[in-house]
Amino acid sequence: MRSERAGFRYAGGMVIAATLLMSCGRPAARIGDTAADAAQRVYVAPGQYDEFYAFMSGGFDGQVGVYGLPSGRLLRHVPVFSQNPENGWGYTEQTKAMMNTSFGFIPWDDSHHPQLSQTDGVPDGRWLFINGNNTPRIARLDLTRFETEEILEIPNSAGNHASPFVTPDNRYVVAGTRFSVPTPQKDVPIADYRQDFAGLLTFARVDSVTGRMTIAFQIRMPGFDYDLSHAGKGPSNGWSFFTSYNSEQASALKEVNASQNDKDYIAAVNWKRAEQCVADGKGAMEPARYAHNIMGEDGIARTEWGTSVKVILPSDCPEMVYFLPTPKSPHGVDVDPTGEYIVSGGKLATVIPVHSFSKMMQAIQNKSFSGDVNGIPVLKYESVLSCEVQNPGLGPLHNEFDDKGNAYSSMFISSEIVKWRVKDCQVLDRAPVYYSIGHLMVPGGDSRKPFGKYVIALNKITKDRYLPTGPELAQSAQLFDISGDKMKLLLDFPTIGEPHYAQALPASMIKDRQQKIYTLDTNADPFATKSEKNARVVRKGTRVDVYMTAIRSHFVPDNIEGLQVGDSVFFHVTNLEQDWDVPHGFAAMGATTAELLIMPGQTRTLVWVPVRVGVYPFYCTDFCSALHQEMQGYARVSARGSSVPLAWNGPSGTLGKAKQVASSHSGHAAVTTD
Ligand code: RUQ
Ligand code: CUA
Repeated sequence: MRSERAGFRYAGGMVIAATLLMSCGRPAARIGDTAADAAQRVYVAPGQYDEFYAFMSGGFDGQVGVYGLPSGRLLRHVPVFSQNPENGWGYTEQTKAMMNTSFGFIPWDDSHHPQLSQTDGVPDGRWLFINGNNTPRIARLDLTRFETEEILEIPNSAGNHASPFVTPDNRYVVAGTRFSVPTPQKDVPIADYRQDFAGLLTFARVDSVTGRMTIAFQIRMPGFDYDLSHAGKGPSNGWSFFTSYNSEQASALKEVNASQNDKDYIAAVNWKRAEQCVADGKGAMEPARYAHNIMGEDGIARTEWGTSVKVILPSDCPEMVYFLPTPKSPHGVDVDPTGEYIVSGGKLATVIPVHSFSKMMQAIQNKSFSGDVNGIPVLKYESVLSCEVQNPGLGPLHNEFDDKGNAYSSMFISSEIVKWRVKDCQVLDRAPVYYSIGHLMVPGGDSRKPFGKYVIALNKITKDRYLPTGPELAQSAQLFDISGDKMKLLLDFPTIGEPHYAQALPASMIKDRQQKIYTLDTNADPFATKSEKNARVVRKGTRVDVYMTAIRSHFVPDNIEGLQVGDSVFFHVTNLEQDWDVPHGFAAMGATTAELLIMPGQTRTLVWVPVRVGVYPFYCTDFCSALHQEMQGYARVSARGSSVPLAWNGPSGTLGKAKQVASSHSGHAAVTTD
């Protein structure tokens, strides 16, 4: 397998990608109608905007990448689960609490599946949810600020992969445990897996006004691996579907031992029924400690500690869960726009099974069961099947849909996208991808109204597609035009981290709703300094609070004396600007943390502990004006116990002596309320 690219040429200001693709043993990819045509379709002229925002998970980088489509331009890298030195996310005193978990401060996660909030089954542009896979968490981002507002830890879970997958109208986001574990945790032999390990499906309720999540209930399931999910919609609204593999309940050498059964299951969960059972007092409150981190109105993150969860067993609540047999070690599960078809991707299967929701309801009514697992009825495969896509390719993983009744499936092993008709499982087209596609995404392609137009392949292996960069090569996305009968490859573009799933919506839905500044007047940070004349330095013991302002192109104070080795110096920097896109940065020499990047009207705090006597500069890191280089100051550090008085200069520039204010400090270092 080999691909050659004849490079790029510039003609009359327009990029013409003269691209030639060849591959052994299969047809060359269609690239637009011609290379020039493809280039034109992804070309967004300087000064023009892209048509879609695309949100891609960062995978093992723990963040969200925001791209413009069709250009593939990276617009923003939004920090979520991982600390981000670029803007101090997770380093500043105001944001540290976002990383709190019951295991302590965790500055990283593995983020897989972004989900746009929905109204009536259609993306509404309010929030983006994304899962943390490693230490089970769900985050919520606000799409007027492109900032993470909330992170909810999921107790009893392990490997939060089947998550967050919103129900229509955002009633719930879900979290299915990929790794079954003892729940609650206890010290048991791993060999006792079958008796002591359980799966857990969590439903977190989303407040329709604030977006805040709360764990409503958890369903304790057989000890399978719950891999992915999607909610029902339209007629199937009220249900959520979860794939599972390892129905063998193997606990060792899973590669072999979890691949024995011919079929595993999709768990169909009737969450409306679960709600009813919970309301009827079924299930039990169990102790569980978990962190719930919320960014406050004052721009300060706080942790609330959860202490218990409602756990409900399928046996407590008949008719809540059914198993749909599904070949073989299924990965993705996707519901078509009509809500009637439930499509899986059996990694090891030779067909793509399409289940019918109405047949499922019929089968439930007729009790068309082939048995049960721990009392959960297993429906007969034939009685729920709509059709099977024959010979789709090798290694089907995920499916997305267009607005014309077609599905697009990713084939990991045979490296292709297969387009087929949902109602009769007829394959209509296939296009090679480079290489080993994981997820794929059509804008709105898992919603009730796909926006269509494009499908993006999110590939796992890049090999020869880009200039090599040492042992690790760029991760790759590929954009296809799906407006016609045949898919047409338009563009390759590199992505950050390892994107798994992605979501996209028309830019017009959110671009004019962007918050431009934080209003200085309403800044409620207790350490905000709203005018230069209030800038000051206050010592209390070894804690020194610097109330500092930043505006083009100076800090007040810009000189500070009387600091001592071993002090904890809290630089609270307020950006006084009230113009869009004028952040200031702040960095202090020898600080063992990241910089601050302070948005207009915002206050951010960095703690600096000087370790050596001397005079150390601090400066603005964001090139904010012609005199940005002059935007700096000095901090004089004396020996512990020195008699150099605490002093700083105000707006006039003269060094004034500090009043020793014996004020009390609430401090917002990882504020915690129990
Ligand atoms: S899952 S392809 Cu999270 Cu498929 Cu990544
Ligand atoms: Cu402020 Cu550079």
